[in-house]
Amino acid sequence: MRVLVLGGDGFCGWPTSLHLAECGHDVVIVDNFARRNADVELEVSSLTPISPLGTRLRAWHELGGREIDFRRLDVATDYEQLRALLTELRPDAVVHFAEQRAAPYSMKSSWHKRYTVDNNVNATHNLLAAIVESGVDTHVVHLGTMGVYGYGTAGVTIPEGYLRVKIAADNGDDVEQEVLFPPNPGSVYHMTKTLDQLLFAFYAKNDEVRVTDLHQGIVWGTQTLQTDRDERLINRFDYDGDYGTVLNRFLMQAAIGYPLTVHGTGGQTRGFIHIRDTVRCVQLAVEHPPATGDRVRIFNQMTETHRLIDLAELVVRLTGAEIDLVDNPRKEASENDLFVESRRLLDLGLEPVTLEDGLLQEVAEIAQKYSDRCDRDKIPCRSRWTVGR
Ligand code: NAD
Ligand code: USQ
Repeated sequence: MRVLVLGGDGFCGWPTSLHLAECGHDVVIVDNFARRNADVELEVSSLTPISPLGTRLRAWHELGGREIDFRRLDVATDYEQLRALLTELRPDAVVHFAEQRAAPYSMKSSWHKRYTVDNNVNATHNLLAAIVESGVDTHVVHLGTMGVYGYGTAGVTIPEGYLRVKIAADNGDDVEQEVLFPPNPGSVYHMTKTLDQLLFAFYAKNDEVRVTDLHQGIVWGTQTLQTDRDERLINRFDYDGDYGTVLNRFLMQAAIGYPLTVHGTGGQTRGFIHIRDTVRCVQLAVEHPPATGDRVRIFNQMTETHRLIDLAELVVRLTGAEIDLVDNPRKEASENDLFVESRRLLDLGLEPVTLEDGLLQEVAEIAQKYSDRCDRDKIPCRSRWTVGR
């Protein structure tokens, strides 16, 4: 298949592009390097030494990988180029990673809030409008988030996107409907993903655009089989207070002897998935497209749930690190249960990598190996959810 990967230079997009190429697909990456520019803005670097995209692509080719093409464009602003690219390539699938994805970054200031909304909503809408205008029959595979559901659903197993509800009709009867699970975002970033959901629902209904929305949990780990082959292919590892996600941060903190920054009591429960499963899930979604006219297909893309304090204690047991219960900079429930339906990717053949598989150790080794590249000053999360906290 021919696959366009929007955001193919990022943490999930780069290993996915390599994996899809290895599976025999013709891959074209689109990126505007917004993520690399955010590193410049925040004066921070990936813990792992990532190469420029040109070097990455040359190395992949040199090692015998199937050629991957690259086009530099901004999906949120360069509408005409995007439409022309779709017309030129007529891809079977477009994998859409091209959004600002950090919740703390999206809450730093009104500029960051507005940038995140402008970038994410326009990127998604431009893609959908360009598909319709170009008349290309392609399947959009979007990386959404478990965070669209929120974390206040104790006693309810979160379904894969849709909720069956009964509504009291005017005549006293009950009307049954399936609706999108009520959105309950916890940051401006997460809010943009709930807006994406409405854009997809409208274009699926009105124009029969085929869409799979992957509601992904927090991705952990660094390397995949492909990125591990040569240091020039290494994947990024974010550890800073804006882009670093919780488990990878804990692993890096343990590697440099920095107390693990558990927000609040650590009673928050979240869904997790290893980066090796991310790339496999995207492949499964691409290779099993929905039919024309189907409603948006939603998969919950996470393989296990953990309470943060349990994760921190696991890292403590493995490494002897200490825990620091820091004031929570976010506005979020201090404790929550989380039960999630996530059968559909397993039914397509996913065999999950779990924390128990010893991969925690592998990540600790990456964190250890590159620990001298860490700037300790960049570890605290300084972005506050509400002014004056
Ligand atoms: P990332 O920031 O590393 O990658 C995103 C890529 O998209 C970057 O290379 C960036 O330069 C590019 N990009 C952003 N805006 C663009 C635009 N307007 N035009 C062209 N390129 C643009 O993020 P990631 O961790 O790889 O996440 C990818 C997607 O997966 C995001 O949409 C994110 O919401 C979702 N997701 C990520 C995680 C996670 O834990 N990393 C979890 C769930 C969902
Ligand atoms: N947290 C800590 N200590 C830290 C960092 C975070 O306790 O040092 C806590 C946060 O307060 C939060 C939880 O860990 O309760 C998760 O935070 P995170 O930064 O790991 O993840 P999040 O902000 O939710 O965002 C990440 C990705 C985002 C994706 C989301 C999936 O950056 O792109 O959408 O995970 S999910 O969480 O399922 O919504």
